[in-house]
Parts: sequence; structure tokens; C-alpha cells
Amino acid sequence: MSAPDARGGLPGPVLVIIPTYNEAGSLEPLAARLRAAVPAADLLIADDNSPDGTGKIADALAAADPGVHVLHRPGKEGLGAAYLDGFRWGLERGYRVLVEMDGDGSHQPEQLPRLLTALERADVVVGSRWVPGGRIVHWPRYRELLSRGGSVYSRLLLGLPLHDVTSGYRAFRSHVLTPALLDDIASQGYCFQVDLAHRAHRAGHRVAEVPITFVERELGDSKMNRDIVVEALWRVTVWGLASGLRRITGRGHTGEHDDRQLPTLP
Ligand SMILES: Nc1nc2c(ncn2[C@@H]2O[C@H](COP(=O)(O)OP(=O)(O)O)[C@@H](O)[C@H]2O)c(=O)[nH]1
Ligand SMILES: [Mg+2]
Repeated sequence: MSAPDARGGLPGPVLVIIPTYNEAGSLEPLAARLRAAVPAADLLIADDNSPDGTGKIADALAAADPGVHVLHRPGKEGLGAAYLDGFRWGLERGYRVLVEMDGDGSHQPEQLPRLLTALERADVVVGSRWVPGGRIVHWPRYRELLSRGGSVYSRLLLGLPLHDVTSGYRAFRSHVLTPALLDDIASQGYCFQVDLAHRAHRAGHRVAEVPITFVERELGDSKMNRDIVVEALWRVTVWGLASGLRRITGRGHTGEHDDRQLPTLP
């Protein structure tokens, strides 16, 4: 269990990591909104050599603003791999808060202060669509059903105290993201978010949710596909069966408290 922050407030410098693959139309306005909404937060764009030139746009943003950085990755390896590289980049440079944010404008930079405030009393804060006050705008019905269904399934099977398990708008205190927690993560797509939440919860960290308004992208295309859904389904099922087995055989781990109440912060 992590020690409460004796000083209160945020523990130190904040890095927002935005993974990008073909987000040429969205990146520049998003970066401007973020730098205006939370000027103290630095930005790292983790681009997987996007064919549409997103990496070049990122370079231009970084050249014009010392608070913007770019991590060029050789090719498309999935959201999870980009975040893992981004976390390592930030941890090596001493950032104490690491934020995940989509690069298509679905996550409102103006709501970042809400996540950061909640982080004063938690180790991980998840921006949630499925708590009171959470909203979705222009999201197709089938995506909503998939997301809600996936969250309920993961919550029940893994005992996770979260209502939005796949949300990619999150803030972490750096001490959560240890090599032990990160090193053997193999999940790639949305399952990466479930995996991270599951690991943080099992390690006994304080997890909280705050409501967000998720706005469907207006530009570019979603990278969601059937393989990503299938990956999440089979991995969550295997983890759920494994933790059920551990409970039956009495070989649970100390950090797992399936009946813990999750605070929903305003
Ligand atoms: N670096 C990198 N970013 C990715 C990859 N796949 C998706 N992303 C980014 O992850 C974020 C969320 O993806 P998106 O396609 O919007 O997913 P959706 O919102 O669930 O439809 C966006 O910023 C994408 O550009 C990838 O393979 N590599
Ligand atoms: Mg999106």
C-alpha cells in the first residue's frame, strides 16, 4: 500500500502522454488546448511512425514549445507498447505524475485539472464515462454497449472497483508505475488499460474515478478492431479464472480486496 502524500497536493512535475497513430488532423489543436488548460504539464507525443505525417507535426510542435516532446517509435505496435515506452521516458526524467490521454480529442484537456485534483487523494485516477456526471457525445450505440459491457464483465470477473475499466484518460502517481508492475505487460489494445488497472488494484494502490465527458473523434479513424476486442475478452477471462483459482486454493495476494468501495470524486 502506498503511503499518503504527507505534503498534500500533487507530488511533482506532470507529463501527459498522447499515443498517436494517424492523428494528423487532431494533434495540433489538441496540443494547444492542453498547453492552455494546464500550462504546467509537459506533453510527450508517442508516435508509431504514422504514415499520415503525425510525427512531423509533433516535431514542429516540439520545436516551437520546450514543454512538448516527441518519442518516435519505428512502427505500429499498439497502444500498450506506446504507453509503456512513454512511461519509461517520463520516469527516467523524474516526472512524478504521468497522464494518459487519447490523441483524437475524445478526452477534454480542460477536464485534466479534475483528474489531477483527485490524484491528491489517490494513486491512480480514472476519467470515467460510466459514473454519475460522466457523459458520452456522438458515440455510436454499439461502442457504448461494448464499453459498458466490457466494464461490467471485467469488474465482476476481476473484482475491479471501477465502472469504466477501459477508459484511456488516467493519471498515475509515478510510484505506481514500477518495473515490477510494468515489465511483463503483454496486452496491446484496450486490454492494456484493463491490465494496468488490475495490476494497480492488486498491488493495493488507491484507485479513484472522476466523471468525464468523452467526445467521439471528428477527424481520422478509430483503430479499434475485432482483434482488439477479442484480445481483451480472452485475457480478462483467463485472468478472472486464474484469480478465482487462487481464491479457491487460498493462494491470493495481500493487495486484493474485492469488496473495497471505490470513491467517486466530484
Ligand atoms: N502510438 C500508437 N498510438 C495508437 C495506436 N493505436 C491507437 N493509438 C492511439 O490511441 C488513441 C486511442 O485510439 P482510438 O483509435 O481513438 O480508439 P477509440 O477511441 O477507442 O476508437 C489515439 O490517440 C490513437 O492514435 C498504436 O498502435 N500506436
Ligand atoms: Mg478515439
